[in-house]
Amino acid sequence: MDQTARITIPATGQIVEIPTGLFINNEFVSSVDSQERIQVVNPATEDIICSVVAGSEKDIDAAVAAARAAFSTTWGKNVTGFERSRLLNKLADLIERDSQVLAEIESLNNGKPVRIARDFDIGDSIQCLRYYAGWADKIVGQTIEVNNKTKIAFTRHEPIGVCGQIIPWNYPINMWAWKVAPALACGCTIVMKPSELTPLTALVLSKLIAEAGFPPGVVNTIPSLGPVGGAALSRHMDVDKVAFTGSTTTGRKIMEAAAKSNLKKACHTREVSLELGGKSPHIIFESADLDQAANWACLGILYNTGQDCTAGSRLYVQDTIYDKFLHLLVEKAKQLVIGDGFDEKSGGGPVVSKAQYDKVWSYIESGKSQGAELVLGGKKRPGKGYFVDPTIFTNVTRDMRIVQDEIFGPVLSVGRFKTEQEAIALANDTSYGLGAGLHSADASQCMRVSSALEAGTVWVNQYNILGNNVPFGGKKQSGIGRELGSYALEEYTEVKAVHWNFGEQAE
Ligand code: TXE
Repeated sequence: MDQTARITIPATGQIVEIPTGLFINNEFVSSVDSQERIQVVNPATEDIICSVVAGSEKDIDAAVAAARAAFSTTWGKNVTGFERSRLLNKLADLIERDSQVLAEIESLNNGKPVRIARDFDIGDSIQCLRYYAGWADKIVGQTIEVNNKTKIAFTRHEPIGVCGQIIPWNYPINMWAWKVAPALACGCTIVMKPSELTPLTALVLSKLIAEAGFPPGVVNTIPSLGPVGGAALSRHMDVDKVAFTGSTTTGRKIMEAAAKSNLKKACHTREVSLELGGKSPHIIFESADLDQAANWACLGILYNTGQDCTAGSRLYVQDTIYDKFLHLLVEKAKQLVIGDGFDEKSGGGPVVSKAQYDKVWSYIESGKSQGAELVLGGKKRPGKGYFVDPTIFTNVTRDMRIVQDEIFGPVLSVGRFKTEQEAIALANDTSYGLGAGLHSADASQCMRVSSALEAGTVWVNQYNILGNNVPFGGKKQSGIGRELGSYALEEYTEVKAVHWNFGEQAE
């Protein structure tokens, strides 16, 4: 069967061919045993874009076998760090060449504005690949002096092997790059399972993997439902590591499956790296530049329509500036245009799916019924598309669902505090620990509060800004392990210690 869909890009009318099969050994193929397809929907119009093959457990087996073969032969045995670096750079160049069309496909499938997909998601992904291309030939161990001149010990940082990578739908290309780049730099092979909601760009990127010249089997892509392909990868006996970004609930299932199968090196849980949810606090102290802080607060909750694991969804404002700040915040939030990603005026798109739309609305309704005060948004739009306008609640209390749960939409709850101690206590009053932000002109306060906040990333006088060379990950129930920076290399390598005797005689 032809594994290609021809789709029309709305703004330009251009017809684009998208692969719709499973990508195994550098070829797009049908499922070995399933006729199931995944319908891929445009969240701005609710129209079906196309359908892709839904991979089965047997397809995961085939992809893992391909990844194992590549790891044991071409990639694992013969390809040097220099060559891995060259290939990663080549891939980055191809993505740069195709960035406009990739952005259009990303927008069509995820809903985000084309401009943002191109300039931020894809721009950052290209940089991520180049950053890890730089590391590929610099992964070194240590030489360690032991007891005398007849012995030496050294360490090798070896690739873990076959990695299952399960990614979500909020940043489909970005999450792909964050997972693929360090794994390939370290010499691992991959079975990638993109989200069933947004599989299209992962399939287009797979085509570029082949074009770049990666040997067959190094990267394999299986679009599949989470409980089918994702679960099969997590419990697979021949997968050495699972990396996952998604909900805490699914993260728990993956940990459990990893522990119950081949332990996926559960003796050091790093081998299951999880980047999970958040309910990140954002604190505005009275000395802050309020105009700037309001800009960052808007970006913190509204960027990507709030579908961001570090979304600053709990804002705490000092009593003395509360009214002034709230006014500024509401005025700025009103200016964001949420619309079709192909409309140049749109600063944000729809949420990704009907399920996500219903979830966000159930939270907005719960905020109203639990007694929070709605100061912006909270009204459904007529017509098609999963659009949710910026929504701000005040007068919130800690027992409210909108304060406790990750909503993953443009819904902000604003609370107030009197003292620094109170702000810290409120901020840390969550089972999550991914991101946190604070705004203050007092450097000592910035230092004190940033060390007291229980989060893997703390932003001071800014929010939601990441760097490919800076580690990212969560404390508490927001995850295990770190992505990005040199820290991610530890997630994809295993240390072997070699003790070498070149003289001592055993008695
Ligand atoms: O996530 P899932 P969903 C949060 C956010 C959102 C909620 C639900 O709050 O509203 O999660 O979204 C795969 N074994 N985040 O249901 O299920 C699935 O196919 C293995 C936060 O979409 O976690 C997809 O590829 N894999 C987040 C991936 O897991 C399974 C980003 C994520 O889907 C599986 C996304 C299983 N049993 C949602 N079940 C973030 N941290 O950025 C599903 N999957």
